[in-house]
Amino acid sequence: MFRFDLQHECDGARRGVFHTPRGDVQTPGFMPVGTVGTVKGLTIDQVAATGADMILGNTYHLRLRPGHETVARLGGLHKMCGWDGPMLTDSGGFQVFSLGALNRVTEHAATFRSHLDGAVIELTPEHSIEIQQALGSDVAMVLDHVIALPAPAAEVEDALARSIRWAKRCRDAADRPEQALFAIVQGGLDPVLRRQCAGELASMPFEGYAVGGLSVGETPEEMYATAAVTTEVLPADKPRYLMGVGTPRDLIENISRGIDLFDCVMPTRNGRNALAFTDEGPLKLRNAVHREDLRPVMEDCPCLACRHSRGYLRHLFNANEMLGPILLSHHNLMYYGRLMRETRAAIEAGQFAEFAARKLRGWGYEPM
Ligand code: PRF
Ligand code: ZN
Repeated sequence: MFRFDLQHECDGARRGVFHTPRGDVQTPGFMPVGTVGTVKGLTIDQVAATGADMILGNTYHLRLRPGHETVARLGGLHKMCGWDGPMLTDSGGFQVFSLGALNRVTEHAATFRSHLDGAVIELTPEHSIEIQQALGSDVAMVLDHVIALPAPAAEVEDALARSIRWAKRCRDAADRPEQALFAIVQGGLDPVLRRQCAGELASMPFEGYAVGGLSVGETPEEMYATAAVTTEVLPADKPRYLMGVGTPRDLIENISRGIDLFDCVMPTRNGRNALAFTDEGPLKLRNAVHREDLRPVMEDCPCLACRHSRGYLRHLFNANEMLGPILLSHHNLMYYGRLMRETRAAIEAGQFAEFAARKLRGWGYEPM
């Protein structure tokens, strides 16, 4: 029920289509984040207008509120939020470590306290799959053991080995043909550990492979180098998803290292905070320079924000009006969606390197 068609390769970048029972996902592609069953600030129609094929939900948050059983009784995640295209759910691995008050990790489970009410919850690989089945996502993620970097080598190796054993337990528990399961490569910034982890996971049957444990404080150079060694080892005929990344520059640099899919809160979170992405780099709309600026954020942008002047958008943020965050969230997701469409066209045309260099220079970077 799931198949990845690799259609073109150019300058390290890949153009493909990930087929799912709820529709096709064009790659390279960006998935807007709908953590609690909503892409913050936007209606589903507004999200669809950005060109997104697949959106993301979070096991950790939905397990705590409203509860996965409630989501199931509300008809599942798709019916509940009104999105009938493909959806991916993260396993809770990363959120337990970043949000929950983590109590302890044993071979059996990660035990944590809810950030909402302090309740103690045990997340096993099997429970993560059970939650993701109740949510009814099209792509589930394995439960992984994420650690803060930098960490001693022994700790990185221990978390990596546990992540592989948990991935196997998730594979055994995930028994629904209509729900794909993606593995997650961990291993810190060590190329040897990354290759080892990717190799072991690649020998098990997953419908896709994610690169986890990045965008946690390392430099862009370290992130790109780690993505490169990992994709070298991953199977060519499965989609590769870099989790929680990133800036427009991060997307282009990682696409040139063989990554196909991304998700990140950056376009929506930054939009809520008055920062708009453009081809000349980010614009801070609270700045006084925009006070009487009649120009839109970007010429020829078809989004809801760019019908208005920068001066009006600045006013909305200064007046704490909710329309400001809504409009810039839409602009930023439109920007990411268009960037991915242009990237796909450049790969098809055999001109990815030129395209990437032009975009990067526009943002003020030299290609790496
Ligand atoms: N693991 C999981 N989800 C994630 C990550 C990870 O390593 C990241 C890394 N930045 C984002 N989301 N399960
Ligand atoms: Zn716009």
